[in-house]
Amino acid sequence: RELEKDLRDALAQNQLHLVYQPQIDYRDHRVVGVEALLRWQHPQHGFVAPDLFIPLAEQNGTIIPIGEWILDQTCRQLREWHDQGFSDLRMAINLSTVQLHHAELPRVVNNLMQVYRLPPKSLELEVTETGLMEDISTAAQHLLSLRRSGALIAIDDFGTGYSSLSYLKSLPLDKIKIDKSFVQDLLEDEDDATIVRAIIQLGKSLGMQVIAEGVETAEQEAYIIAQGCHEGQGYLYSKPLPARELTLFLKQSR
Ligand code: G
Ligand code: G
Ligand code: MN
Ligand code: NA
Repeated sequence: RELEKDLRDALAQNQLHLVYQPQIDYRDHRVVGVEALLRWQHPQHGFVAPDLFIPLAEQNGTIIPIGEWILDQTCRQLREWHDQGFSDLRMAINLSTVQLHHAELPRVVNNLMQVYRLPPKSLELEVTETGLMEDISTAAQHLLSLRRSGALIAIDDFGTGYSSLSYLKSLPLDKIKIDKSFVQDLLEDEDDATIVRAIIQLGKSLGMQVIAEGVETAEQEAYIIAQGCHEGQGYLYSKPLPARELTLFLKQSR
């Protein structure tokens, strides 16, 4: 409806910006990466949640230019952080289903990696199970091509989508992101704890990295570390921050 129309102008009118949430490596508790998250400041309605407007952008096709803008912004920002001495930092970027299946995606990513001279494995592209399943053969082709360019691939919101697990062995996947819905009630809900343990075991057995999302308390952190989870992300460490604040966070945690 009206929001959908406004979305077409949002990019041109500078209403979109990105925030970045740190990801912690549990071997040394340092920041190894950040996830870029999109924000829309609407001139009348104020902040509009991405859960609401990303589906609209997918419907009207604006997700393609918006997605390319996100890729450019994040690659440029990562170059800047690398130049400031955070040269091992990784950037995680959410790909919408429409973007994942767009024919230009592999070329766009490859080009940006060259333009911004980003080292292999410094970009991590997050896809969802549902996104993969929509057209598994195109997805597989694109993921292989992205991998050849040096990008890493992560499965976002793992455990919440409709999928079969067989894709885990047929696709080039580097990481599983345990959905925050399982992490949040880990200590109160034995079923959630079981699922979290199972996902960590599954990932490790397949040689994949495992990151927990939505880590909010030290108790949750202790549990997933004890289970062998590699990385964590959540309010315990930081909420998503504008680039300038994230730079300060990086300097403080160096
Ligand atoms: O904080 P949070 O409200 O940012 O994000 C909610 C959801 O919106 C995320 O789980 C993700 O699926 C989606 N999202 C956030 N940023 C982006 C983005 O840059 N691109 C895409 N495709 N989805 C995003
Ligand atoms: O792309 P994805 O669905 O993974 O996006 C992560 C979402 O989780 C974003 O909306 C982000 O703002 C949110 N988030 C990040 N850390 C926490 C946390 O510790 N608790 C909760 N409830 N949400 C979080
Ligand atoms: Mn994500
Ligand atoms: Na998620």
